[in-house]
Amino acid sequence: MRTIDLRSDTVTLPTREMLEAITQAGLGDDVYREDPTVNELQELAARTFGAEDALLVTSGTQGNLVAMMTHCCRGDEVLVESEAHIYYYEVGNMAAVAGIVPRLIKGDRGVFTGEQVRQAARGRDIHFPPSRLLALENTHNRAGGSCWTPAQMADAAKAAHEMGMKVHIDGARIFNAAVALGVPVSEYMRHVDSIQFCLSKGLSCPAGSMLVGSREFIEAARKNRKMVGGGMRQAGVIAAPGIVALNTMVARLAEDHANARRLVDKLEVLDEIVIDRASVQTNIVVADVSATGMTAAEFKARAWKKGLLVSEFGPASVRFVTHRGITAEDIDQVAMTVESILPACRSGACSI
Ligand code: TLP
Repeated sequence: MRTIDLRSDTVTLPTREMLEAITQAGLGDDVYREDPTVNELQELAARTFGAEDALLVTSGTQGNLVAMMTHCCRGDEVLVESEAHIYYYEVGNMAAVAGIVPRLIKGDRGVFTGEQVRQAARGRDIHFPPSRLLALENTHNRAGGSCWTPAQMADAAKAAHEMGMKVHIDGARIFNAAVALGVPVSEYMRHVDSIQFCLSKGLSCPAGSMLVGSREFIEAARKNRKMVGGGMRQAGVIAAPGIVALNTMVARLAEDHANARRLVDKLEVLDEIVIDRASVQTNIVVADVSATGMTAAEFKARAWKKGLLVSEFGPASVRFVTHRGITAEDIDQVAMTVESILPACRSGACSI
């Protein structure tokens, strides 16, 4: 039985070209800024986003934390969507490490308006923490990989800037948004102060994320990265696959999106599986399985037994993520596996 792993696009393995690039990479001590491969990746990332500068960080979580530490002081407030990864999945680091408090905005499939930003931002009052930063997520993970358009982002960012805030994008999967909407990532950068994007998700690198922004922002972020233990030495071994990724792995994300749509087409015919089709814009499919009579944990356990790895995404929902290495035939197999889990449930014999 072949295992099909749709838990996350983080499970992607590096390509042969990436592994070869690692063996060829020029190396040096990056804390002294002497790693030529890291420098090349940072220049490439900055150019790709139309930003002044970029910085290699160890992970998306570190990139977001360093961005928040750089934009904010202790006691400041970050406006963030109510199910944003920064708030939901990053171990409360904004509070625990950076002394920042979140203020939540409820989005529609992860997206909210400039007007909502205006309403959420605090005025000047001795009682309030200063609203210092607006953090957006594109694509929005818990909303099912939905995208912000550049126009939606411009609207929210304009409101934040008018209220004296900076704007950061958690763009772990921003290339998925750019490919889905057919826009360059520089269209997002234009409106905001910093972006974090991950090399280690759909782009298939073994590790690493990048922060992009102004020269001044990146200079300060470099120091904060050091503070949280992210100053690496011969980090060219991480940067080399990143260069391959930015040069060759972006356009193929469209394949993952097509496979996600294929999965929805196949699962939608099953009455027990409920999917918000409009949210499936990239490589993530979130399905409500309550009508199967199973909890998400039970559904996951039954799927895993049959070689289909999915993640639990709430008490009643599971997440499927498509990525490089998953083919259209795999998707057909996934649909068959899901269907095979259901009949036992229909007859009430739902044991795992
Ligand atoms: N997301 C992971 C898990 O943490 C849930 C996944 O499998 O999707 N921002 C967003 C939007 C993310 O989805 C993730 C990872 C991160 C940041 C953090 O990146 P890493 O894992 O590199 O720290």
